[in-house]
Amino acid sequence: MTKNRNQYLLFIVAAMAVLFVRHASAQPTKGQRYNVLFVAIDDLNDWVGCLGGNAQAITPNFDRFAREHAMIMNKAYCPSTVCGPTRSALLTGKHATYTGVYGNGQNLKHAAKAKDLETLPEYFGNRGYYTLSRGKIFHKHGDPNAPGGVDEGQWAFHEFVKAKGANGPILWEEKPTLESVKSGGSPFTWGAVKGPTEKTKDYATCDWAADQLNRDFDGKPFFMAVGISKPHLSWHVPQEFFDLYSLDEIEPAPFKRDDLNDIVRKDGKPIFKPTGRFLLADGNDMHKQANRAYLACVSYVDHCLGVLFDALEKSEYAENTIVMIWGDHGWHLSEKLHYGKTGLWEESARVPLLINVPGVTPPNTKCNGVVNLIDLYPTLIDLCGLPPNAENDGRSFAKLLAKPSMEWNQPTLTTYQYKNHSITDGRYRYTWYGGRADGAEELYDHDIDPLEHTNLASNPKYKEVIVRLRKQLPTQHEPDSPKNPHNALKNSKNQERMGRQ
Ligand SMILES: [Ca+2]
Ligand SMILES: [Ca+2]
Repeated sequence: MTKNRNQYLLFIVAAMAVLFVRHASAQPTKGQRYNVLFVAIDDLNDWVGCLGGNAQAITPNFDRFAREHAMIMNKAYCPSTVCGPTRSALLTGKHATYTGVYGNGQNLKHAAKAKDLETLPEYFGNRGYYTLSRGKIFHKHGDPNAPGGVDEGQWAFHEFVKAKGANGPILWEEKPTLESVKSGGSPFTWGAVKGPTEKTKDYATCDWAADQLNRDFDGKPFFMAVGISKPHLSWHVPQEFFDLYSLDEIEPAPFKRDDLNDIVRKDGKPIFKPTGRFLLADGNDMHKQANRAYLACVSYVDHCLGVLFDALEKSEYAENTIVMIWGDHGWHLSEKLHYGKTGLWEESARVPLLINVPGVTPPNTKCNGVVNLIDLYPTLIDLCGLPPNAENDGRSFAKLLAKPSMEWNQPTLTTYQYKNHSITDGRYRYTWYGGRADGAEELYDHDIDPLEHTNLASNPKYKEVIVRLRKQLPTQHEPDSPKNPHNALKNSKNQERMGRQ
């Protein structure tokens, strides 16, 4: 009896100790918790040396960061393949199928099921972290009540600095044109600007972030979000980055001219055709020029990030700061006869993701565990010892970061617009066009077809795989949330404010 009673008392003491530690840690101070450096890169695919997507890419800073500090998540995917909804899902922790934020025209602040969710930076900010940001983290939306008439998520941070910089005059420019072909979306154009590089927007952003690493944050750990705007179109960067690549030696990305013919509706008609941008590059024989311009932008981003990496290394925060570098979705450069995003293929869905958690992630490692940007929210709060958020759709992969070869893979979801979904388990990619094409399907086996050339959806040999992955499709489909009424800004001044130039 006494033994039992002692055990009971011991249990009570232990439980109180756990509660006390949890309570005490609700207000972290510097040194007790990791800081977070959260870097978003707009429209970057895997054309980075250490990511292996294009052997021509010149990215010494990324490569050194990976070699010395970071783990590369080799199978990281986005929740949606265009800026607004992928960022909305990452930052709210909820898929578009729940919030109804499926497109760039929809602001999460106007979506009934998203507007009151505690976003990732707010979650940190409300639990003892000092939060600050510069550059694009949230997608931008017109809002007459926001500073400068644009809602770019200023409300989510304690300190928000608007990104600015100057490209200087354009030195030369190329813009492929063809009669009767419209490129649509952001201008499909590229060229060199006078700079200097040190005055351009992304350099100024990284320089600002580097400066912040010299300051103190009222004794609190920090969550610093840094948004890089290139390689988003248009591809204008200083000449020094074009000079890294000789046009004659550029090997353009491979593509298969009949690749789209096996993606068909039930009546056998193809769902897709070559995009306007593809026709412009192809019709003008400018694949090399376009590939080179994208690579020049990637090297420019690498150069800017080098400033930040160096500053972090030299700062007092080098050993206690988690670094997460992510691209918001992939980008095609002619694959599937497509220049751009918005597809549900691997080139659109796979994203760069480099992570350093000091003392946890082994550097110079590639991890093949399947993860999704929607998992970043639960992972970061897990790593930083904050309580789990029951609203999070994703799952923390903190364990995987410590043990990159562990059994991990579960199918993960990428959505583009209402009722179109793609699911990958690390080997197969299964896609269902419930909204766009009456339930048309694709299946690719990456073990034998990494470029997704052969659609296996009608091959009876793969019936079981399709049945298994089909079960993973979302069952909830929230209708489209309302379009932001202030997005229809037509004049060039407004377009510039919205960051579309
Ligand atoms: Ca983007
Ligand atoms: Ca094909």
